[in-house]
Amino acid sequence: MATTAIVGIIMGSDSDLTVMEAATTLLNSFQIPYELTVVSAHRTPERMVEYAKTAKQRGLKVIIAGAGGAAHLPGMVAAITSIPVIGVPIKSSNSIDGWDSILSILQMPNGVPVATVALNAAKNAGLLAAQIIGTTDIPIGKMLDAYKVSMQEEVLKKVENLKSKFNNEFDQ
Ligand code: RP5
Repeated sequence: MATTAIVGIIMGSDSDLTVMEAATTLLNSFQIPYELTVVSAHRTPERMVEYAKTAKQRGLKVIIAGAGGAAHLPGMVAAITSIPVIGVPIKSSNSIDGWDSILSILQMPNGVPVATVALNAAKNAGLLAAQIIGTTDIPIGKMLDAYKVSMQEEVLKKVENLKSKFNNEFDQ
């Protein structure tokens, strides 16, 4: 297993951490090494450029970038680096209703994609990063296959629970 970070998790402010922590939990569960820091597109633009410019040579394979409000961080990082960027729109103190963050991250121009997850969906961002890593890392790919099976088993357990309480012809 790699010990140096292969996923970079960045966010516009430490106030985003409560949301972004879900990505760290997910990556920990797949034993994927990551680094985490605050990089603000608006408040530390030079740090953002430096981070994005050096990401590939430092060994990162994917960047997860979370931001709220006028959420330019994921798109600007994607403008600089050629490694995949996953954007997490955050409903933050300066968001109107979250749509501002979603659209700022989602509506990228041709040539500069950001894989945008749902509002506050840092867990899915972590999972998507793991899936990107899992395309070439066989053990992680296998763990992801097992994860899918366990999700299915959990739902089927719920089906059984409901079957004992309600009649459903589909499950006879
Ligand atoms: C954005 O502004 C950050 O990503 C954060 O979601 C939001 C609020 O930042 P703070 O004022 O809490 O530092 O750039």
